[in-house]
Amino acid sequence: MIMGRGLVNRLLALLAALAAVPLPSAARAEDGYKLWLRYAPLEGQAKAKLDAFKPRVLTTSTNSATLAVAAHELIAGLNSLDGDKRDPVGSNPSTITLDCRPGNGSDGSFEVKSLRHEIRISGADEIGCLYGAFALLRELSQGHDPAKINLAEHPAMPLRMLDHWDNPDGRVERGYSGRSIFDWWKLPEHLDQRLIDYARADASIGLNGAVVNNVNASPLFLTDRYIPKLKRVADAWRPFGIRLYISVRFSAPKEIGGLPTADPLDPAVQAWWKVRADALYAAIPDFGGFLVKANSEGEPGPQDYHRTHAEGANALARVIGNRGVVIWRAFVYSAEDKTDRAMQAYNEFVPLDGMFDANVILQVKNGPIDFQPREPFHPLFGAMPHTRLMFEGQITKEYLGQATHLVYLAPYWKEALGADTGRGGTVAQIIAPAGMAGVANTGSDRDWSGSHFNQANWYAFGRLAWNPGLSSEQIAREWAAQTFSRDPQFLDKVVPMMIASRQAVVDYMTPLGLAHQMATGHHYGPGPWICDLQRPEWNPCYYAKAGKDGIGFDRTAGGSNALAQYAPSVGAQWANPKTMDEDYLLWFHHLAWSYRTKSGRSLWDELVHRYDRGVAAVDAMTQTWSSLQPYVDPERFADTADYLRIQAEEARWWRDASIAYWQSVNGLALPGDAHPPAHSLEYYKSLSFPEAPGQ
Ligand code: GCW
Repeated sequence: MIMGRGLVNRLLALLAALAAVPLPSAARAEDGYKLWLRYAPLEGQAKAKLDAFKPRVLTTSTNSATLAVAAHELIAGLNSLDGDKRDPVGSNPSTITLDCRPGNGSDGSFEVKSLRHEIRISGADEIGCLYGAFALLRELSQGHDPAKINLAEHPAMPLRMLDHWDNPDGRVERGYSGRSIFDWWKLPEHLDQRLIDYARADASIGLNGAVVNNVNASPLFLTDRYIPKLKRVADAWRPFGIRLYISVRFSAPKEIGGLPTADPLDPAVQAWWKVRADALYAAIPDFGGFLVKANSEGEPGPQDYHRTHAEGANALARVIGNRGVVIWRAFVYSAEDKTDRAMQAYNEFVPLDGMFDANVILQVKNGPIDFQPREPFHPLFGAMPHTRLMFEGQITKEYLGQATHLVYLAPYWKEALGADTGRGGTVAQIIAPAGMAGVANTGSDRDWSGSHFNQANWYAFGRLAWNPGLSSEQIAREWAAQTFSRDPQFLDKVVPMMIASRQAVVDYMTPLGLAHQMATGHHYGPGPWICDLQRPEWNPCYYAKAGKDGIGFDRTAGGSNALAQYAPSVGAQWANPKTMDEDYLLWFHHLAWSYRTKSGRSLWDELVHRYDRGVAAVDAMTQTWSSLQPYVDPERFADTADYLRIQAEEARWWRDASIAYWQSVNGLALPGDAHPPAHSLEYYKSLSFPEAPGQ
């Protein structure tokens, strides 16, 4: 190989930079650790095409840690895809060029173009080249022809984040994949390799920020002791384009600052926050900012001092200034407020529109209650035109079967993102100036996410934050091809199985617009009978309102009138039970058991039909999976088969327990062909799970 001196120098500089950068861990067995970044060897035509191209030289126009990461990824990825250990560099004159400048000014946009003997990856900044490198490897991993790559992409929104509900002691609230990936005890001296591999995985799908601690926040993260810990993580993540954020506890000025108050308008309180922010920025110049859960579920907040959310958020935003953002959560509902829980966030926040500082972002859950298997989109989207709103989704499946149930969430998020708010665009358009945050499902389990298929939800969240226009099918297909097998026979079966999994969980848990029927506390199994907890909205019975007369929550003008919080054009689509999409029926209407649904069945018969449909869908998933054994390695095949067995049993548990309870309320016989529940209602009520994870 003949190379010019300039090129040799550049390569040497690149290798030097490479040595200084922490790199992902080496290949391991198929235990899921490698996520979608396996780069399994290509075969047949795809391998021949890669061989024909296989680049001899990788050049880069500059020397930076990020480009070193990109170059390493390309070299390792290409060698792995090539699978030919004897000849790690090819014999062709082709090059891959990384053409990017260092700098933070840009957004990660990139182009990847196949030219004669060259694939050129370019971007306005170095992160563009990193994203371009991952995009190229994604294409090649799917077996696409290297000679035909032609990509030009830019992110749909600036903030693409994961929120970790991880506590300093390593426990993860609503975490179902082991302990936290953050070991604050050993930091800053020891940084676990997993934190590098995590940043790499995030970067591969375009995520660019992470909040490292629970929104039910410990004040510890604001202490001096934590600054070197946070700095070590932020430094490690920087080459991957991941900015670090922390959740802050609003009362911290009292708890660790020794002040008598945390009133956001008190000058001493403001000065305290300023010192904390400055200390963080001195250590971490690109620190992202604060995430705040205030006056929600017992957390402290500005209302403790008769100040508004805007006054609280702005006090923090001013100490951050133009260095970062304050992300303020809209997830509020209060013990005193007796209105429909689904309406409380809108009632509290809409009057504050226009009062938040420019660097405040309001983070709104996809739906108005709480990450239920199905909710209509949150009415705040579109209702605050003078406030930047961000989308919060939950990747960890708190209410959707947690670790074991196979539920692919892209169709779920797309349902909300694609909804027309009737007030200036779809939800995806409304959030475009801000971004999306997903409550992470990462943990220290070998497979990171509690199950192999849960990895698809991490992947899909990143891909949708990058481009909400991608279809659920495309995301599933590219994920499954990279994670398991690129064989079209495998993909043609696994993708529809993943797509169907979302409606399945809705059907066996909370069909026809029901919500929050999970037992209080662990939120895992059914508890529709629970009605004795102090706060009404902590009881499943609050949401179903089942009685002899019927079932469902009346949110029409005759009931809570939550419908009026939507734009009239949108409200109208759900106002009439006869014409609306019945997937949302009982979210908005309280109807007699004998009500005639669109199928011609009575509401009761339709409900039972949908539970049965959910159970059958899980059985079909089980069958599909067993037919896919030839395409999947034994370890991951068996893990998934075990979990599907659990899901099949628990779908029946959900169906039977729910039906047994509804029958105790309505006294109705089951439709002719339906099986009676396997056990008595008393049996289902007697089950308890004190050891359930994540609480
Ligand atoms: O989904 C609910 C969870 C709480 C969580 C809360 C929130 C972090 O049950 O565990 O607290 O929402 O989003 O703040």
